[in-house]
Amino acid sequence: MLKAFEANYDGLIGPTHNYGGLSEGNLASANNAGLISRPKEAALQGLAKMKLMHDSGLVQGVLPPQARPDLTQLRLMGFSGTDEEVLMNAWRANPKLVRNMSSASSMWAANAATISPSADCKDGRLHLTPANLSTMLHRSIESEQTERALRAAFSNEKFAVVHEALPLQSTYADEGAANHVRLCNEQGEQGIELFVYGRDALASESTTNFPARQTMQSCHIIATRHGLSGARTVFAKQAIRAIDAGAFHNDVVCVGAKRCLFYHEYAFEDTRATLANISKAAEGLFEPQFVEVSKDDVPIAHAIKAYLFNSMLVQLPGKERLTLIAPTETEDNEFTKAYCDKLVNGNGPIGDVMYVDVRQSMRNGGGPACLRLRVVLTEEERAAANQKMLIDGGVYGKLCDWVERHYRDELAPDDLGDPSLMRESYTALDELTQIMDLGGEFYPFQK
Ligand code: SUG
Repeated sequence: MLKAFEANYDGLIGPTHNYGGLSEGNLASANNAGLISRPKEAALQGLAKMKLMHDSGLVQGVLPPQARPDLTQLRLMGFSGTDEEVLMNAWRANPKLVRNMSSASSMWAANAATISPSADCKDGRLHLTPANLSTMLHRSIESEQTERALRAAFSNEKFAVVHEALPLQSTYADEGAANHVRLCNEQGEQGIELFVYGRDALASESTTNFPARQTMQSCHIIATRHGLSGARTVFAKQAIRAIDAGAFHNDVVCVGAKRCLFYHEYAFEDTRATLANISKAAEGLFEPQFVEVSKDDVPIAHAIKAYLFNSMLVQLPGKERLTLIAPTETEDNEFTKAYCDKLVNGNGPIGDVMYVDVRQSMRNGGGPACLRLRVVLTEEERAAANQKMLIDGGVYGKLCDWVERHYRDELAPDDLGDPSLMRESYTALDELTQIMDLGGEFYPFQK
């Protein structure tokens, strides 16, 4: 067994961060639509979380923001002329469309891809499938740039396989690692992978009121492509009542790390079968630790509002038990705070809770766990990865300085129609390609 560790790649929050109210079924996005956003503060909050993880002894990576507004899409829709003319004409014709094409939503890196570590894959390489995010218009335009970013991070094919996203059709709706959990004894050992889906696209079944964004079909295809062992893979259906309560991804009601699965009693359609399948898949590898939170301790509405489960669950060096990196909203809520105190005072697998301020992202329904994509790497794989996409002292300082120089303090909803915001954003991203060593012509506007 090769020694491996879990790196977190966070999405760097882009200059057009705003509250567009674009995600049906995501209560925070709907409730905060039209608020004035603070892009500079948002990006610095994200970077501060990355720095905290790095300083706590974890390997921390960063994924670049995408080019927004997406002029390639607007041109496809028939708007023409100079970049400025395309934006202004589109804004005059259909501001809602421009809002969709301007979202900074790629910041939620948990939705960037599904990743299986080399220890789980038949060919012994790291496998990455960018998510097509086909359910929401503003997110369905992410996968191409995501694929490019993953290729920039993991370019050595000896170690990593970056697949194409699944076809952009609702049968294959896929939202990436937000619906995927890996459990293991040690990161470098064979683990088990849990895929959670909201619907079976080929069956007639009772449907949710809010969109179910992940299909069983896409889970199966990804497990097959990655070359996972059938015996070590579990597929589980997310509870309809969780989706309808606002858990648009499984990671709003469940998080797992190492041997521990931490989840709300309402997370799965059939909890008993899910747990039994996980235990069976882990047979001979490790004994899973299930930490179930009851509705009496934390009512589902509070779990979703305070984002208790959208925490990162990490093994910090020197700590015996796992640490939950929770949003400050969890500390502000009496149910979730009481539950976290209980965890710390108990003797279960989760022994510490740290609260981080990512409020700008949280107002769009993105907690600490949404902002990061987990990538288990061996030392060799890490050495082969793009070093400028890892947060060490140097890169962190450069990124903070870059944000300070280029980002606006505030963005009102109608600022998205402003061509100077587009120019500022592109200028910033153009410079970023050098800081992060992303190669020439990384963004479409650089071609
Ligand atoms: O897809 N919000 C994102 C939040 C994603 C959270 N990710 C995870 N749970 N892993 C979404 O709904 C809102 C954008 C807006 O309304 O402007 C948004 O896209």
